[in-house]
Amino acid sequence: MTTVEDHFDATIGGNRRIEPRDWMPDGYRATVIRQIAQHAHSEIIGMQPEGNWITRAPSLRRKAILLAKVQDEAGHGLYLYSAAETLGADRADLTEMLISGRQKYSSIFNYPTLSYADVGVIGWLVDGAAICNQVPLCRSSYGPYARAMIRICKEESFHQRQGYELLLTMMRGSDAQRQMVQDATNRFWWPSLMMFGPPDDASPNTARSMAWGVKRHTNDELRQRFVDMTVPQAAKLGVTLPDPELKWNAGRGHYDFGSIDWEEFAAVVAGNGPCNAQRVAVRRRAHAEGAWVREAASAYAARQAQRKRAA
Ligand code: FAQ
Repeated sequence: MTTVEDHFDATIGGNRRIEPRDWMPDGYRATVIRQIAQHAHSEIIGMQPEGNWITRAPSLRRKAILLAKVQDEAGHGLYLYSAAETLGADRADLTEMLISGRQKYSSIFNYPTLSYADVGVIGWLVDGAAICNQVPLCRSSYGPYARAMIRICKEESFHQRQGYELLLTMMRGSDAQRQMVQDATNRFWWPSLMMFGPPDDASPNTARSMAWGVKRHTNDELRQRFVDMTVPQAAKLGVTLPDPELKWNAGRGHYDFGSIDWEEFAAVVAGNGPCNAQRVAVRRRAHAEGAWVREAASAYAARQAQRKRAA
């Protein structure tokens, strides 16, 4: 007799999708909720560093572009919270876990944005790293997550290009503008490499997530892919990546790169990065200020349901 476990294993083994009503092991459900929730939180907190520059954009065109990008990130958060809800997670609980510090969000968003060049570098490097990490997630084994990722990746790809185009424009400008781009690159390069997570031999979740098809590549594989993709882009832009050990290795067919400061990564993930407290405080305040909207929406929905029943 085929059991639900057999069906689950055959679905994973056959590279097909697990859907919300399918039986799944508790560990699979918990893993997928954890990854999707952290991802959703990252998109929502990720609105803050760039949102910081909306009121000071250098032109109306740049302001419109940046507004649209930041709004897209909010949309990504919403698709992802909806995907987590299909597994029985409650959105209010997830938000509570974010603002109480019990769930994580990406380390990268705990660094400050000091000039408008940071907007370009976030598009180029942070969205670039996100694309590297997320394109394979379009083949993740959990159906609603994989489908949300298709839409998200299309938008992230546009974000990456707008960042690169902004930087190309600045590099054609004054010496001061070129210096701003170089400075932003220096500050964001290493934190972008940390986005991929701890090295494989220190990643507690990778092996199981890969066996279940939740992740399709290891953290180190994706980090290497990102470095290989980005080095030629930096050369074309005319900036120097801040790593003296970055060198093409013909034997490996990849770029070698220097050691990542894993102590800094651990400190940022533990809540002690330059902006952690500020990011969470802003999110907490926004949530409190939105309470009346949630109450009004719930009251309206309850009233509509009451009218429907009465009709
Ligand atoms: N920051 O065993 P692993 C974006 C945690 S979205 C903080 O390797 P896993 C769009 C990890 O959660 C960026 N924490 O874990 C945008 C785990 O904690 P736990 C977000 C990190 O899950 C652009 C522990 O360390 N993207 O950028 C980080 O197998 C511009 C052990 O790690 C995603 O979330 C980190 N960097 O692999 C928005 C993509 N790395 O739960 C605005 C989906 C690891 O055991 C502007 N997520 N941790 O306590 C993933 O692919 C995976 O979850 C990884 C981590 C690769 C992040």
